[in-house]
Amino acid sequence: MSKNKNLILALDVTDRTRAVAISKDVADYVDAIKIGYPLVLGAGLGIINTISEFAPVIADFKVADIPNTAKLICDLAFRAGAGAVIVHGFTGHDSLLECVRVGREYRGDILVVTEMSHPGALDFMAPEALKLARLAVESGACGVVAPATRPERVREIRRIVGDLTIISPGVGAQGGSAAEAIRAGADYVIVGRSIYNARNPRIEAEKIVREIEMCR
Ligand code: O7M
Repeated sequence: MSKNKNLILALDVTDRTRAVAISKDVADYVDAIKIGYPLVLGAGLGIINTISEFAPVIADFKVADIPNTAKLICDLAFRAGAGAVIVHGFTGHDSLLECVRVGREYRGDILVVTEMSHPGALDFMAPEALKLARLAVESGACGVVAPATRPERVREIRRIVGDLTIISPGVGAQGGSAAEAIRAGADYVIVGRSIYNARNPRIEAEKIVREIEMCR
């Protein structure tokens, strides 16, 4: 994934035709497209390969299981054409190490969730987020997910992860600002609804890219 636009589209639509149309439309303005359960359950695993014609695909399966099951999920995602897989870290070092091992086999990236962007993340995740970031570093993961809704947390997580990649969701529909997240240390912002629900997704994506360019 080349850091060009600093923008990742979260393609949380469930219909294959719509997913392809949006991807084609915004491809010039995104560095990657994140696909999760909504689209894969709606359109099948083959959608990863289809969308990868437009941009590198990040499979957001938030893998959270024992090492063997985590391995099977990562293996299927990479084999389907994903360039990266998102996993949880709270399952502990052995599960995470197994994901990183599979990632290396495919020359793919493993990205670890630290603190999520929604208010409920403060219940259980926030107190452990810095530990999760540390575990991501120790396990050899390529990067972490940190909340654009709390730029101060992105800043703290950046201090821990050094030069690992930080991808940051929560911009737009969840109230976060792309410029603030990037200024706080995110490499990429992840944006879903503000783009795919816009009357013109391409113009919306371009607007976010310009906002990021202006803040640097
Ligand atoms: O811009 P939105 O709010 O429509 O979409 C945000 C996307 O980012 C959506 O796919 C969420 O599942 C995802 N996300 C969060 O919103 N918050 C998080 O803390 C983590 C993620 C995520 O991508 O995790 C890997």
